[in-house]
Amino acid sequence: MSKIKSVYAREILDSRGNPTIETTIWSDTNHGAVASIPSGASTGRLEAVELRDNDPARFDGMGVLKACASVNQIISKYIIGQDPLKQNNIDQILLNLDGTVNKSKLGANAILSVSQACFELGAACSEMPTFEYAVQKYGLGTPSALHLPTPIFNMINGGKHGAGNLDFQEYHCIPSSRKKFSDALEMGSELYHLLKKVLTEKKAIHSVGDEGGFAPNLFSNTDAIELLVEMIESSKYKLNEDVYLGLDLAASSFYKGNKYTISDVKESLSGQQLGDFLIDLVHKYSLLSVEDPFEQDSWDDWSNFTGSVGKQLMVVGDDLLVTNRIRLQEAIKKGACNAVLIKPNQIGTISETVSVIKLARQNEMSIIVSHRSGDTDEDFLADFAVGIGADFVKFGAPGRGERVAKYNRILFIQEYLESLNPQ
Ligand code: 2PG
Ligand code: MG
Repeated sequence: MSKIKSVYAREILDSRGNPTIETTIWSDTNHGAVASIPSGASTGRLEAVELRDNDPARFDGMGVLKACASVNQIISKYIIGQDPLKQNNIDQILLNLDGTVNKSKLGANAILSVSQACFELGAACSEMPTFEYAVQKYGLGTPSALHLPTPIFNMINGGKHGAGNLDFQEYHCIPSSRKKFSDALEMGSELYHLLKKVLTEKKAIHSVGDEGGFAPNLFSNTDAIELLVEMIESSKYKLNEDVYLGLDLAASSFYKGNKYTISDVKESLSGQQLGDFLIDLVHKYSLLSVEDPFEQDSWDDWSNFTGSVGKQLMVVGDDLLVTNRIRLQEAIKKGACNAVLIKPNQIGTISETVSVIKLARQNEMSIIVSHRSGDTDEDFLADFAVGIGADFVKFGAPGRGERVAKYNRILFIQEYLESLNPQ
């Protein structure tokens, strides 16, 4: 049995240039693992708390020295000496030490950095790639080179990630699940470059947003969808055969006073009216997925929408569910969505994340493992997604280092699996 020998957290920068935590763990067998933690911009109200210093003298208050101190001064004492293979035990120690419902005492960023690093250390001590370790540990998937998660590429960034004039947060191109991962990635890259060309021709700004997708100056959300349609039609790929469209509205971000304000229509919309507007889009463009179509507590609107179109597409709960088992149970009871976005830092430990995935699977929901808009070059999520048998991964555009680090890792896993079973 290996034992944890040292735990050390430090402050680094994420892709937005904000501080985040990175924790390094060593075992007495001289195996090591490092985990850095991402950060959201459109966060759900019930997400576990990301501990920030709030010291205006450093990084405009965004420093994470308090979270580092949680690890270095408190958590490390209890984790040193533990077996890194006993993930549930480690996560239980972390939960007990924090003792709050939302991890506000030690910080979910501090807690997850240790939980995730322990998981990676467990894999290293078992001399396995992290994805294989997850397969063996949880029995949730049997990956093969031909059955890896399908990438959801975020091509246009609006909302809190964009230039300010598009209300919907993300406009996705989703390759057909029949495609091999490497072919899907090739398609994503080709479409991404074609989109830049189309935007340049239209003299719409083609700078990129937080997740690497373009952040153009268009008039309406429907214009952005039309642009993707036009771009795909000018490519060698067929819309709704080779590639599909999807959206993440992150609707809580344009919800005020019980109404949704979007640039496509003059009057602000009620939940029912936004639902009707979206149902038209679903039919017109045969959308494959719609994430966070309503704000996070409008259960009835969610249930009505899923009741109407849930057989045709994925209705994805992100801010609605915040990777939280209690919220997921509620959503299942109410028929509020049929797909779950999995972000480990919304809940704060690997074991709790896996328990949400198991519940979703038992209820035949689709599983999408997702990055955050502020991320690092960490590729853990790629292994995790493959290892728990995710249907999809949402890692942003096929551009920018912190996004492609994760896509490239799945590419590596595909090649590794192929090498084990040469044709
Ligand atoms: C989302 C995420 C990731 P953020 O809403 O799905 O794309 O954004 O990390 O800002 O919450
Ligand atoms: Mg989202």
